[in-house]
Amino acid sequence: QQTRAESVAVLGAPFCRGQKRGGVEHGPKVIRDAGLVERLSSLDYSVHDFGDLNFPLLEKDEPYMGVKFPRTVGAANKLLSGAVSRAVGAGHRLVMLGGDHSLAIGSVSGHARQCPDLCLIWVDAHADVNTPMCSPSGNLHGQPVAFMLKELKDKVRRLEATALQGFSLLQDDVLSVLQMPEIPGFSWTKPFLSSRDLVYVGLRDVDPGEHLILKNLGIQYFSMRDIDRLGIQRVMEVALDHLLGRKQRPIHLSFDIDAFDPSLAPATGTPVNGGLTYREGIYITEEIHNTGLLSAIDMVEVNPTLGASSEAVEATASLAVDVIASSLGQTREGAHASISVIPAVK
Ligand code: 6HN
Ligand code: MN
Ligand code: MN
Ligand code: MN
Repeated sequence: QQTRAESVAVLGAPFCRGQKRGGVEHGPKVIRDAGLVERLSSLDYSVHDFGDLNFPLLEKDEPYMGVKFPRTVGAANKLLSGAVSRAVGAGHRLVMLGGDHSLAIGSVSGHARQCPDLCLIWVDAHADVNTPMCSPSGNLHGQPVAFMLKELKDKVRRLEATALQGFSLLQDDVLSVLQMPEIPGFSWTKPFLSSRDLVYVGLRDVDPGEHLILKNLGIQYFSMRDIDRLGIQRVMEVALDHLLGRKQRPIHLSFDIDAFDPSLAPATGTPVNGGLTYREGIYITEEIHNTGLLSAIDMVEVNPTLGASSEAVEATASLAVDVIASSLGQTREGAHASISVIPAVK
């Protein structure tokens, strides 16, 4: 039997402190129960399930600048970052199962330690790029990208911000939104990503401060409206050309299950109507697989306690497995690499 001779590391991150709804820490269990390891094995990967990380519990963790559980989220991400870095360094493709989306800070930074030239594809209803100054909730799952972007630390941006027009914010307020402060719990990480190395797909709930950041930094994004206008085929063509046109480099896919329409992925904490269809979601991941450059995946925000029924939870978890499998080479047209699975004539 032919094998890909490639290995996938599965890493569970049962963590929920980046937002206020309990239950998302059970994401790794329901995604595994939906058959993740079996599906990846059937794609001829050698699958190494490293189990779930054990995150430290911090007794006292007061909000800072409105940011909730900063030290708890910082410590969890520090641990995750090390684990991801080791798995990628050992030569595995990495699948991180969340947990809430604040975990991307650890996952992407750990990946970047091994692959400093990586690019990031963020599939989500939300942009998750609030800074503490503009976050409407104080929840860190709405802020992970702000911890990654170098431009939000550069004082240089302050000059360009003065050229902003049409914003009703006072100049100083605009500048403070574009500036990432030091947050307790995060001294272990420094911004490592340029705004041109990031593309969003699926946006439809973007906060005002986030919109200011997207526009001011010139970040490439495709909202649901863009998908309506261009079609998902064109969107992926432009997105991948934007990231890979100049040079080929490793891809990190951070996939928030709420990118899908809530009718397909009901068991999640911040559902927004008008999301991706099943076929759009699978097309996105097929195209990413076809680059041959996918190096790590986050699958986050599956919350089994929020489904209205066990069927709703199972549908959401099974969708998460489909997305991961498709990202790693499962095709809709079929394949015949592992020809030995053809049943013997009886
Ligand atoms: N997610 N933009 C909102 C906030 O609170 O900052 C929602 C964030 C949702 C985050 O779904 O990963
Ligand atoms: Mn989201
Ligand atoms: Mn909102
Ligand atoms: Mn998200």
